[in-house]
Formats: sequence, C-alpha cells, structure tokens
Amino acid sequence: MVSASSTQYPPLNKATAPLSALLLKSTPATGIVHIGLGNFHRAHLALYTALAVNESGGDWGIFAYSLRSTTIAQAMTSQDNLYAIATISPTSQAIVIPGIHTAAIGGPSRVTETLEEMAKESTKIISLTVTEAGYLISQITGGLNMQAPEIEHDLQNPIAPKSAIGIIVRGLEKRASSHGAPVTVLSCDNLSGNGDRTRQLTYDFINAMGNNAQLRSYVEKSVTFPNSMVDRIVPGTEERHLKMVEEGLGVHDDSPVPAEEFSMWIIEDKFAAGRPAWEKVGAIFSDDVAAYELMKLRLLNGTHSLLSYLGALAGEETIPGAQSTPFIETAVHSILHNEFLPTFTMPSALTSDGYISQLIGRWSNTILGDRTSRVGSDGSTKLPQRITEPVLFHAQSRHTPQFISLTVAAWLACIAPLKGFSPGVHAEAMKDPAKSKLVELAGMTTDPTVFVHSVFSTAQIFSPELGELNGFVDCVAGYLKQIIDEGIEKAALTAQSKN
Ligand code: CS2
Repeated sequence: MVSASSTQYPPLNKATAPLSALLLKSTPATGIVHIGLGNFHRAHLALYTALAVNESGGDWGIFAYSLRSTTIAQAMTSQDNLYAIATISPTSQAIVIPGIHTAAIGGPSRVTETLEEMAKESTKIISLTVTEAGYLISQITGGLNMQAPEIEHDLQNPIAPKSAIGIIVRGLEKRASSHGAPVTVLSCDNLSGNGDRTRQLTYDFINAMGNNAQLRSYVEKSVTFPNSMVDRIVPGTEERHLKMVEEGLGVHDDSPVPAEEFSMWIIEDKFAAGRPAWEKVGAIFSDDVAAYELMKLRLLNGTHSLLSYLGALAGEETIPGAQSTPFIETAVHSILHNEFLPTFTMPSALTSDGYISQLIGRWSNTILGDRTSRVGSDGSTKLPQRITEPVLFHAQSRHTPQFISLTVAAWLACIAPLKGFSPGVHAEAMKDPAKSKLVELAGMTTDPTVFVHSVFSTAQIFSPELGELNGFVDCVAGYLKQIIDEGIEKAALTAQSKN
C-alpha cells in the first residue's frame, strides 16, 4: 500500500484544539506559473511544492493565475500571498500555511502579466488545475472543441486569450520566439492521460493557428507533458472553516482551504527543465501512472458521482450523509466491485481491498462534510471521463452496468428535471456548463425516454459510441422514469436486483 496519508506531511498536532500551525515560508523566486487558483491547487501542488522547497530548496515559487475569478487572488494578495490549509479528519485537525506563492492574480485583465511570466526563461513549469470543464474537450472528436466561444476568441485574440489551452499556447509561442528554453506543461486535473490529453489539445490549437512552424518545432523539441494522478478531497471554503482557522491561528484568514488528511500524487518523471524534489515529500514518480489514474478515476471519482446524485436525490447535503444511507451504501459496494473493478488492472503496489476500504473511510469523513452539490457539479464534463470506457467494456460482453446507468439517470434528474419532478435543494445547488442546454431539452418533452435519447443524440456531452449503445441508453431512460415515478431508493433497489 502506498503510504499516502498522515506520514507524508510533517507531523502536526493531533489534538483538536487549539490547532497547531506550521508556516512554510522559504521565499523562493518564481519557477512555476500555475493556471487555476482554486482550492485544489492550494491544498495539493502548492503544498507539495512548499514542503519540497522547505526540505531541499530551489527556486520553485509559484506565480498563480485564476482565469475568471479575482476573489481568492485578492484575498491572498492582501495576506502577503499566504493562506491556511485546514486539514480536517475525525481524529485530527491541523493547519499548515504554504508560503510558496510569489503572486496570486485573477481575471481576464491580468492575463498579459501571466503570459509575460510564462515567457520568462526562469519559468520551468507551467501547471494547471482548471477542472475537467476547463479543457474544452469535444466529445465528438475527443480533441479541442473548436466551436467553443473561448477557443474561437483565443484564435482571433493572441494577446488576450481566455481559455487555459489558449493561454498555454500563447505563452509557449512567446518562449519559442525568444529564448526557446525548455519547459514542462503539467496538468493536475482528473482527466485520463491528462498530460497526453493536454499535449493533444495544445497541438489542436497550434494547428488551427496557421503559420506556426517555429512554435510547432519548439513544442516538439522542448516541451514535455507528463501524465499525473492527483488525489485529495478538497471541499469549498465555508464560514465554519474561516472560524476554525481564526480560532486556531488567532488571525483572520479571508481564504483558507479545508482538506482531508489523505493526499496522493503519482507523476511521470518527464520534466524538460527540472522540478522540485516532490519525491522527498510523498509524491511518487512512476512509469505506471495510467494504472493509478484508471483506479482513481473509476473507483474514487466514478463512485463519487454516484454518491453525489443518489445522495442529493435522497435529500443528503453531504457525501458522508449519502455514504451512510443504507441503500446508497449498497449501491456503492455494487458499483465498485461489479461495475468498475473488472474494467482495469490495479497498480501492482496496491490492493483493491485496501484502496476501497480507505475510500470508504474518506467518504465517511463527517467532520470534513464534503457536499453532494460540489461533487455533483459539472457532471457533463466529469461523467464522460468516468463512465465511458467502463460502459464500453461491459458492452463487449453484452452487459449493461446498472449502477452506472442509474448514476447517469440521477444526474439528469438533478440537473434538468422533467416537468413536475422536484430533485430537491441539493440538486438545485449543482452547477453544470451544459445545464441550459439540458434544461432546454427537458422542456421539450415530459417523456423520460424521449428526453434521454435526445441527450445522447444531440447534446454532444457523451461520445457518439455511447449514444449508439441502445441497451445502455434505454436503461438510463428506464431509471430516470423510475426515479420520477417511484423515487431514487426504489430505482436503486431495481438496479440491485438486476446485478
Ligand atoms: C470529485 C473530485 O469533484 C468531483 O467530482 O470526485 O473533486 C474528488 O474529490 C477529487 O478528485 C479527489 O482527489
């Protein structure tokens, strides 16, 4: 078993109050430009980097840029780029302050500074955590969605790109036309083959630019895109976290990050211009990243989706609330063992029993209280990553995975309820970039079968291959109908009986 939890961070105070605080402030110069200044970045890459620099030095300060929001950036700037990570588990609470950011800026008006920073020779890594939705992947081609308004904009506006891929390419272009020094582009999002995928999207953009020989040859020779598997459950910041940090630190932090104790990072060691000594602080360099990714995307993220949609429909606000609901607990067990586990090979260093029992413990963290509405948001960009290959795998033996189908039906019930069905407040709090499109389709019929078929044939959320599996699409439709007519628990019992 990879030791990935308490041992990799410095031993913090195990008492619940007052909290101990560990300040990691080594003020290195910038070596990393990061896109996506959300809570996940701040509790994962930033912490590993702060710990590595604390341990082994190096100019690996992080210049962080948030694509749209300025809130976190402003809070950090007013706090000397510092913020607290509150690690919250049932048995311990602790605070660590990763003083690793050299700048935190946000919003379209600051993109020029970001491009300039990316273009500096001293920048060795361009990293990103922009969520699945931020990659603008077309489910039809599997490549960059050329019709996405941000991509159309970025192809026309080289100096003010808006999308993550547009920004990366324009930054690389500046490097190619100046010093040409190598750099690594490091995706830290939940996409399968996240490095390979980012590389492909980068080339898709470059190809659409025309006149690009110098840039293309620079990327081929001097830019690497390692794959990585990232893992730590990091909820959104709530009032109670601000209070907890204030009580523990004795100072007010405008933007602390709550996080579970567990953390894991598996990375392919393919860095074009060096990297922090992350392996000294718990990151694992491996040639077997793909196996870890599949394990995590399916067992953790795939089942997380089930927990969030079934949970929200059952009136549960939190993931631990969902996990402890008996019929959902049964569904979790079935989807893990019968539907996801058979579809991939576990990494040789881990056992499925060990990993699954650790997952159950993580999902049961009531004090962290991760919300069903957080995990259930953006399902239109998360579900294709999590369920497509497993459904196709089972289709080879003419089998329809019942709980995966139920998860998709429950997602639709949450995001685009048909007339007369009310999914409840936790579902209503879920956001989704495809929500307006789905709501429009839902408004065109009251028949779940017609609706589900229109989602698979016209919404361009799932790959056409999935839409062609009539058995699967009908099964999703059947469960949506049952959710509406009889409720989520009855639908889950049906899925259980067919398993
Ligand atoms: C979650 C992830 O948002 C989601 O759908 O499944 O954010 C999950 O908490 C992380 O991937 C854990 O590493």
